[in-house]
Formats: sequence, structure tokens, C-alpha cells
Amino acid sequence: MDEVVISRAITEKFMKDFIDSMDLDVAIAGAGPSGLVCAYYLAKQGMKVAMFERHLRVGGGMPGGGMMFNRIVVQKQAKHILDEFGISMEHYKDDLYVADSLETVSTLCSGTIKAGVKIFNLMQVEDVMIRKDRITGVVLNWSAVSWSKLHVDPLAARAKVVIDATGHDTEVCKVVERKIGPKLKTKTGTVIGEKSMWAEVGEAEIVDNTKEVYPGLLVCGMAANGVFGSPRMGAIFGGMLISGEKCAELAKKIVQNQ
Ligand code: 48F
Repeated sequence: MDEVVISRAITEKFMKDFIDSMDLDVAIAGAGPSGLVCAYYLAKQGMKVAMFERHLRVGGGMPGGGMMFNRIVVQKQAKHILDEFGISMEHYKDDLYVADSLETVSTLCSGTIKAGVKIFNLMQVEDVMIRKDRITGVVLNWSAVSWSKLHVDPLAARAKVVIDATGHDTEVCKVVERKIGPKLKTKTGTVIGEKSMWAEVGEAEIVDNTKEVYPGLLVCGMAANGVFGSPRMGAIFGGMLISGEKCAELAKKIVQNQ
């Protein structure tokens, strides 16, 4: 066993996948639950997808459940998505089911990678590329660069569609707004910002908010409610999952029409 062979195996395989991911159908910023579901459905339909996740681990806000009680609630309308992945859940009451947040995240992640998605963790989207009033890719850097406040220039990946699945922070949309002014397809042209917790309304509005917010840029999950000014909803995840599923459909149509 040669340590250098092990080192070469890791770096060669990683670099091959990273170079291959510089030309994509869809680039997704953020590997929380909505982004993972979106990536999975896109890859299942033959799209070339990569996800860039700032943190060491994927799953965003899901592993922590509600206030660190690591269970999540999912409505019946989203049960087919958990079933698709083979995630266990227990019926609780009315149309509500409870699942283990760790099983859910790990199974979503595994299913997404097995479907063909490349996930790059510890890498963040710090900017976008814009050509002729259209988002054409993402600008990437190691998360450690910003954490350590270093000045290191980024690299870029081209994509036919970019998806902001960065959750409450709506980071990609904020960058676009900062760079080109109030031109998003919201009432104000800007990121409106999420409202206080109201599960029923937040869950109802998230699917409608899942759409193209600027040519070539879609929003999904909590980022959709953040951009369009809808409420947050706490540890109920049906809307996140359905938003990911819908975003995949929309992104696929845009890719196919290019
Ligand atoms: O926040 P997050 O889980 O977003 P989501 O998929 O799900 C929201 C729920 O977890 C929860 C909720 C339930 O009702 O409201 O909050 O919409 O995952 C977002 C991921 O994006 C990463 C971040 O680390 C997290 O894992 N992220 C944020 N900004 C960037 C990023 C960035 N600029 N580049 C890469 N990753």
C-alpha cells in the first residue's frame, strides 16, 4: 500500500470530476433538502448537474430537525418524494408524517449522488457570470478562502441554468441584485426577504415562488420564499421537497429550449 498512490487516486478522480463539471446543464448553489431533491430529479432525466455546498456536510437546515430535536415533519402531499428515495416515515396525525432528519438527509444525499449528480462540498458560489442579460454560470471558491479572509481569485463553471438553493440567505439572488440592480422578477426587483414564521402560508406559497427570478436563474426551497417575501415555516419540509421537484421540471424545460 503506497500513500502516494492513495493521494494520486484522490486528486486525479476529484480533478476529473471538477473539470468535467465546468460545463453543466444545471449548477445548484447549496445542497440543502430542496437543492438535493431538485438535483436528483434532474439527473434522473439525464441532465448534467453539479451542486456546490459551502459547508463540510450537506443537508443545510435539515439535520438539526426542529430546535435540534432531530425529527422532521412532512405532509402527505410530499410523501411520494420520500417514498421515491425509500425514506422511512411514521404517520403522526391528519396529513402529517414524521421522519428521522438524519436518515432523510443521508438518503437524499446518497440517492442524489447515485443518480449521477456531482456534489462539491466546502466550495461556495461567490458570484455569477452574466452575458447579454442572462446568468450563464457560477463563480466558485473554496469556502476556506472567505472563512480565513484571504484574497484568492475564484474559478468558474458554465451552466445553462443556475439554481439558488441557498436557503434563508438567498445568496445568489443577492449577488445578482448587488451587481446589476433591482432587476429580479419580484414586486420590487430586489430580494424582498422572508417574513416571520407562518407554516401554513409559507408552505402554500413556496411552490408558487419556485420559478425563474432572472433569465437563467431559478430559486428553490427557502430561497424562493426569501426572494419573494413569503413566511418561513420551521421544521416542516413538505414544501421544500415539492419545491425541489418543481424546480427540476422548470430547469429541465429551460435547458431543453436552449
Ligand atoms: O438552508 P437549507 O437547508 O435550504 P433549503 O433546501 O431548506 C430549508 C430548510 O432546511 C429549513 C426550513 C424548513 O422549513 O426552512 O431552513 O431551502 O440549505 C441551504 C444550503 O446552502 C448552502 C448552505 O450551507 C446550506 O447547506 N449555501 C448557502 N450559501 C451558499 C451555500 C453559497 N453561496 N454557496 C454554496 N452553498
